[in-house]
Amino acid sequence: MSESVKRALITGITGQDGSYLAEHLLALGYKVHGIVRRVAFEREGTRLSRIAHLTDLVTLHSGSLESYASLYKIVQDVQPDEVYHLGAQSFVSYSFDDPFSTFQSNINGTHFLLEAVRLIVPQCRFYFAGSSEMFGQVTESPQTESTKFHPRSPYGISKVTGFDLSRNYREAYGMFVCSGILFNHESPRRGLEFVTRKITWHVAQIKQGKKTQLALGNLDALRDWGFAGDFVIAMHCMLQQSQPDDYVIATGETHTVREFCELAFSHVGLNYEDYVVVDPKFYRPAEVHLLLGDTTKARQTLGWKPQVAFRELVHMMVDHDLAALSD
Ligand code: NAP
Ligand code: F7E
Repeated sequence: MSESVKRALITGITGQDGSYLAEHLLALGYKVHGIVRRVAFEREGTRLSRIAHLTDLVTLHSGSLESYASLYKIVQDVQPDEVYHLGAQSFVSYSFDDPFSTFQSNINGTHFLLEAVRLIVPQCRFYFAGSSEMFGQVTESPQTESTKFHPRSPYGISKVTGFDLSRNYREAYGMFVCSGILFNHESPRRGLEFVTRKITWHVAQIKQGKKTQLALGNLDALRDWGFAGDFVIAMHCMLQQSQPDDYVIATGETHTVREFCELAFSHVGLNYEDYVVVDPKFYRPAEVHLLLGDTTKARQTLGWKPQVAFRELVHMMVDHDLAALSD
């Protein structure tokens, strides 16, 4: 292999973002390594489904964010030039059910990985997957890199701690560590538990006569929803700058869950009011009511901007789920 081929290591490569990022880095000529949990090798059909088309092109290593030893060994073996730390317990709702395991993987996992990188490849560039959930109960709108954090869930708290750890490794050890403060981003590869994919999957099922109802929680929550394929490009851009820094990545538009439903159902000629019911079991103990990102810094410094608009995203997801049903 040529000396100039860069090695990237991705945690969470089996997730939505990991799969798009792996595609993007392979297209740029990177040698891509990914960390997957051992169980993934036993259940390839389901656990590796998002990267099934890439398994011959990437090198997978089995490890866990709960195990410092496994992360240390993988970093030692790979000697990465860039680490993209995307692995996390990412479902906000579940973080209320099991905050302890969320903290274990999201806080300790981040700390373990930063420490292994510091000891083995301190010159390596490191991306941390921060989140708009860190803003939580927002103190201003739109939210920028300097908006105060007020997380409203164990997940949000874990990401604030990961963000602080990342900044501390940058300041204390001079490491090239960047955090993306990414607002919600979706795609046909989104997990079925998240509201957008739950809606589009049900729209397809209802259209085909396989379901009659969709039960949701808070229809009035406002989110700044973008396309995951656009957002992973920003992750890579951050690590190519001359200085490490943190960036808000968003679309600059916000829409309610209700609007998402309206658009998704009307795309197949249905009225969401005939099918959507509110079930309080989907309410959260503490809700994040409004998120809206200001991407001035990312636009000016990274030259990044989103390509896929809200309507296009909703249609892309509904069309994918309809096509998957007729396969
Ligand atoms: P995702 O689809 O839920 O993927 C999460 C990934 O983390 C999966 O590959 C999962 O592996 C892995 N993982 C979870 N726990 C692990 C553990 N203990 N050890 C090893 N791997 C583990 O999430 P995503 O939407 O791609 O998001 C990527 C990152 O961005 C996450 O850190 C998320 O918190 C953050 N983020 C996401 C958004 C968004 O809107 N998508 C916005 C802001 C920030 P398995 O397949 O084995 O479960
Ligand atoms: O909820 C409301 C829910 O679970 C969005 C993660 O990627 O983005 C994501 O977190 C909104 C919330 O995503 C249902 O109450 C209503 O207000 O799709 P979600 P999230 O919590 O915004 C951030 C940026 C991340 O970092 C996270 O990793 O929709 N909602 N009814 C519902 N949500 C769900 N899941 N299911 C419902 O039935």
